[in-house]
Amino acid sequence: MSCSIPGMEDAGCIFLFGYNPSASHPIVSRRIVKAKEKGAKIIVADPRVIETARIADIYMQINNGCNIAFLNAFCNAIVTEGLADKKFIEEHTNGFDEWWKVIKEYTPESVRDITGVDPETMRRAARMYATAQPSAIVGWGMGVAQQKQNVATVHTLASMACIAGQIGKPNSGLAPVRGQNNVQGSCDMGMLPNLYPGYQKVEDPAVREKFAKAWGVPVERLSDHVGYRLTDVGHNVEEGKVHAFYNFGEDPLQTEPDAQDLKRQLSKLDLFICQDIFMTQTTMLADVVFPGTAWGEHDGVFTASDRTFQRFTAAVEPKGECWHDWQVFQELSTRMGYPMHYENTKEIWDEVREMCPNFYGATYEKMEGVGHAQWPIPTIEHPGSPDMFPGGQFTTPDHRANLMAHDWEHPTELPDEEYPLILCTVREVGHYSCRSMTGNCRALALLADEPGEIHMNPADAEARGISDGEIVRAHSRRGEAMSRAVLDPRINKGAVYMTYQWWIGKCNNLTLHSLDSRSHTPEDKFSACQVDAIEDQVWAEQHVQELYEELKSQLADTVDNAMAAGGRRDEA
Ligand SMILES: Nc1nc2c(c(=O)[nH]1)N[C@H]1C(S)=C(S)[C@@H](COP(=O)(O)OP(=O)(O)OC[C@H]3O[C@@H](n4cnc5c(=O)[nH]c(N)nc54)[C@H](O)[C@@H]3O)O[C@H]1N2
Ligand SMILES: Nc1nc2c(c(=O)[nH]1)N[C@H]1C(S)=C(S)[C@@H](COP(=O)(O)OP(=O)(O)OC[C@H]3O[C@@H](n4cnc5c(=O)[nH]c(N)nc54)[C@H](O)[C@@H]3O)O[C@H]1N2
Ligand SMILES: [Mo]
Repeated sequence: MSCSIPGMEDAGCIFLFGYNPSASHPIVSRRIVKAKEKGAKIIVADPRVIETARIADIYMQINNGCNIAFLNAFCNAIVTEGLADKKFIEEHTNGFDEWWKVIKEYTPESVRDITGVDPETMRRAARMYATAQPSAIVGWGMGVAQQKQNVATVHTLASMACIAGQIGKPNSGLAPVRGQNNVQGSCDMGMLPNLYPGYQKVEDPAVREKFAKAWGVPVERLSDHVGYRLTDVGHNVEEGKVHAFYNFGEDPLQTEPDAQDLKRQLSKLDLFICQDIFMTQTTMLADVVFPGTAWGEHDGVFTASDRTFQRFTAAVEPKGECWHDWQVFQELSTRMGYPMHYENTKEIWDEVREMCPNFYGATYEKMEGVGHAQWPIPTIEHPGSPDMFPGGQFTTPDHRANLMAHDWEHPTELPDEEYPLILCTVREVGHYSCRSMTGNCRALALLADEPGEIHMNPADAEARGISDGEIVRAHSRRGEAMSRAVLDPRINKGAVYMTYQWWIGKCNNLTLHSLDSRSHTPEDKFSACQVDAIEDQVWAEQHVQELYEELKSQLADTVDNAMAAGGRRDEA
């Protein structure tokens, strides 16, 4: 993020594009309500009438999968209305003429059928965004990220902020919100296949030299290759390129697309290790399970979406034979011939600070209690950076932003006669990602439980003879799931929405394994499906319960059998 989450309250305009904070991040949502109370204009573009649409000054119900067409036209409107910030463009950007060559073809009128948005409404929104004082923020989430053209869309959003001059000043710019409490942190710590901690590239010889020296190993020991992404593992197993997989804090058989196919692929691994705090469908397939400690049992540092480091401390002692994740890694490393001897997380953190210039000033002392530190924070004296790119100074070699434009491409799998509905997969308030945590909380399980819900427009339900609350069968070219229909006029016609946490109502049996070519992120927001009514609802209710009980006892049996077979747990 170029701004900070608290700072959102002081923006003049907040534009939400494919982000539903009231379900996904209630704290951010609250900031947006506060901003509105302080006079900010709110713009929402989302195919569903999300909660924030209700307080929006302008809400645009866009078609699923139209992002680049919409944003190109939005930028086109900014320029043709004479609202481009010529001074900012001249002083702080490169490539305007090339950029305009693409953008000029996209008028709000010419893409109306693709976006579904009335051209005058789009122009009004573009004026509101570009003229907002003192600043405007565009916030986006998975409505952008989980699309075929996701990186291209981010390029376009960043270029939009630049040409409108809505970046490089306090409380302005880009707010790509991250998912979990520490997605930002895992990127900060180099849990990406192309990066070391602190966004230092594995392909850069000077970077490898620096880390090799610090870790006391010959530089040849540090790979100069970009590794595989999670979404590449399955087919790489199939192709014989990957034989062993160490899966840490993920439940891919629940959360990756086309889950049945992935299960078939992962079953072919020679060695499959999982490290988790609960048994999941994925750990059930593993050869070795390392039980880690949960957030209440360990301490460390999280990074929030807005680059804020926060320390957290353990509340209770770990139970049984669980180890802290870092202790598991340390012991494994030591046994494999590279001894590691950290006493505590502070020692690890201090090494991170030494190796990452932008994090150096974020000491444990500064983060004591409710203290925090926001990177870039290059020195001990530095106060931290709520805002990035002050004065329009970017992190490129010439400190200028490179404007980028792309043509719109339609999503990979379009609806047709056989599968006429768009399947879009999203979040709900009560449960969290793979549901290993919230599903094991009795109170939350009481609020919502299997087989989950499939939200659809009443007209689409009526056309299929489906009533509210009935169990239905959803299916695609990949597979099927049973789920409970919820009829909701806030859902756009022609699309249905499922959340991805359910075992029986498992939308990832249906989703398509199609990846953005740059980020390798799956297109979870768009595939084709069909939904059928089920005649015998008594049978359907019973069948769902039977399937659920069966899966639960399979999980328990896996643990019991491993214990019985292995004697000591660490040998099992
Ligand atoms: N309760 C709860 N909170 C969570 C999570 C959870 O599982 N449960 N998960 C966490 C994680 S991992 C993440 S990443 C965040 C994600 O948080 P969000 O980004 O809010 O996630 P989604 O609900 O998946 O998608 C956001 C919006 O994109 C819209 N959308 C769909 N298609 C399109 C499109 O073509 N264009 C545009 N512009 N919008 C579209 C959807 O209608 C939806 O409202 O939430 C986090 N918070
Ligand atoms: N169809 C569809 N699929 C999606 C999405 C979608 O919108 N639609 N969203 C995608 C997104 S944005 C995300 S982020 C992923 C999330 O998918 P996952 O990362 O697979 O799911 P999580 O529930 O976030 O957590 C994964 C595991 O971490 C474990 N865990 C929690 N704390 C700890 C810990 O301290 N140590 C260890 N070792 N393990 C721990 C949990 O028990 C859980 O089993 O799902 C993706 N999948
Ligand atoms: Mo996420």
